[in-house]
Amino acid sequence: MKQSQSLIPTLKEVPAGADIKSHQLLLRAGFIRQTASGVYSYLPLGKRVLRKIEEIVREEMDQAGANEMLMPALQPAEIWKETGRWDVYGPELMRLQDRHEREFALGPTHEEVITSLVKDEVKSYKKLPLTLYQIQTKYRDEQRPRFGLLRGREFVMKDAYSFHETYESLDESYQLMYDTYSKIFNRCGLDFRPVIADSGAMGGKDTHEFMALSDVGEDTIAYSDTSDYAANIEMAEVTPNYEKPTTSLKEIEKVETPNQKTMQEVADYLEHSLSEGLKALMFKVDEKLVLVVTRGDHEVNDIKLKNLYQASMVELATEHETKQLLGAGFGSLGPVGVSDKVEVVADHAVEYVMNASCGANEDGYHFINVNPGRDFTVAKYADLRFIQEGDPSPDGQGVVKFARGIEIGQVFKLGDFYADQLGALYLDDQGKSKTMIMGCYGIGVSRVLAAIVEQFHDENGITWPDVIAPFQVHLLTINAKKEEQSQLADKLYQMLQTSGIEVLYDDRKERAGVKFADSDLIGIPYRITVGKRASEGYVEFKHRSTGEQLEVHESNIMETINKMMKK
Ligand code: 9G3
Repeated sequence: MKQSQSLIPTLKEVPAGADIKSHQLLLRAGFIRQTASGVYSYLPLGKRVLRKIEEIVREEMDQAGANEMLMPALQPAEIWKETGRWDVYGPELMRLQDRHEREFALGPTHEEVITSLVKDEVKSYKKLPLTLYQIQTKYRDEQRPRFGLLRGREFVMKDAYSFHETYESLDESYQLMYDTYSKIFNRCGLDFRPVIADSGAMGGKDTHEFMALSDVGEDTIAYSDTSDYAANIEMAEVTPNYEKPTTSLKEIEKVETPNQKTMQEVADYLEHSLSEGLKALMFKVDEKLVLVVTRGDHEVNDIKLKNLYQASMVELATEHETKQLLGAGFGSLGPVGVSDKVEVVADHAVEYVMNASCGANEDGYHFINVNPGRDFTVAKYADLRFIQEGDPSPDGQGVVKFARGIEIGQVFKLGDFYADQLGALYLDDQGKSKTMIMGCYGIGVSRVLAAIVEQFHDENGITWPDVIAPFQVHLLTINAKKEEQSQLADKLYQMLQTSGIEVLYDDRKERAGVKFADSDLIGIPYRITVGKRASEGYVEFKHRSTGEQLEVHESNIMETINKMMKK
């Protein structure tokens, strides 16, 4: 491609509102442009990269025996009403009406569509297992689109769905997809970790997320410093290996703690450490009010609370609800004397605290020397806290450290929910009608593009991995007005293309400095500069990511390229 005939609008300045490197660089290097909040156009360079990522996904999915298809973005509301999800999702589900006022959703995902299709087309066990996938645009009306392609309202996803007779068969596909994802992300050059995750609204039991490590990632990963254990922090279990202190029980006492609001303030005022205080928070678990008690230095993990009650909704009670029920505001809550009004559950660590302080359920007062069992009853002890750095790794090997990650893929064991709701039945080998079992598997293709930029850039711009770059070679002249330079460059352009090399030719009548700056920004792996020594047939060859540079005679160009690309 000749840049004088293309559209690569590079920017000198960082555009306002672009807060992370991938968003800034994709805009400045002319790969994407925002069309609306969270909605982007892929300019020629962006589209070329997107296609290369899709090609890697396609190759590996086909290799795994999945069948590519394409489903519509326009989804009839009826099937979403059949699964009940039409009312489960709020404004995030983009809805519209057609000219006959029939309701549609713009597809955020395709469980309903694919299960309805398979229900109509697959009736026999002989057709199972079956895996279908698509690479297609998804729509989710995010409340706060941000970070460019990382959290858009329209994005490209590869979504796959597998259909099975048995859970064993599902387990096989799940493992196959898990391994396929590892191949895909390795080929993309990404530094990623599969992590144990929470299946959230999707139900089902197992699910893993694939996280590209990045400081701008929205998710926190808890991983072992010695084994390959890694989990989304929401899911990482805490091993309760606490010791019961040996001190004797002291008499409980009510003390004044005027204007001490936070746990730290109370601990300082009462002259003890955070871990010798008890924190009590009131949650609404579905419609039930629950008082959750943790050690003062721990945080309640609301996902674990939700899973403990198998609830569909968990949220903090309001200060008003809390005052009404327990007579005090957030800073003075405690478990003493409340079990007749509200269910009290506690994290395992609470069982091993002695002579602790806690709110007296009276503003400005706390109890000291509080002991579980003697002074308050706990309906249930459970793992209810977020794991912390330094905690023992749940697999018993090493200790936990934190990293931030960008979720680029997720694999789910769905079970029979969708097949059951939509009536996807098949006749088994005994002629008996059975409900299909499903798995689903997603890759955020446009998110992968941004994650790669987050992991591959330097102070001058993007440094694309060879297999993903929009082109392999960036060819430019120092001074296009010099005949000998333009002639040699034109000749090399033809020769490289004839040899099957993807070349971006900067043939613009721009100053060399502008061309070099744009070339560093765009980040094509190999650069050939035709300059002063053109008349002798010598050009400069440079590797973008390593900065390695050498003078090469035009007769050795192909050999040099082949050698460099093999590395
Ligand atoms: C919705 C809206 C947003 C959603 C969903 C439904 C996420 C929804 C979960 C999944 C699960 C898997 C197949 C590919 C891999 C992920 N956000 N999810 O179901 F209506 Cl508005 O999409 N689907």
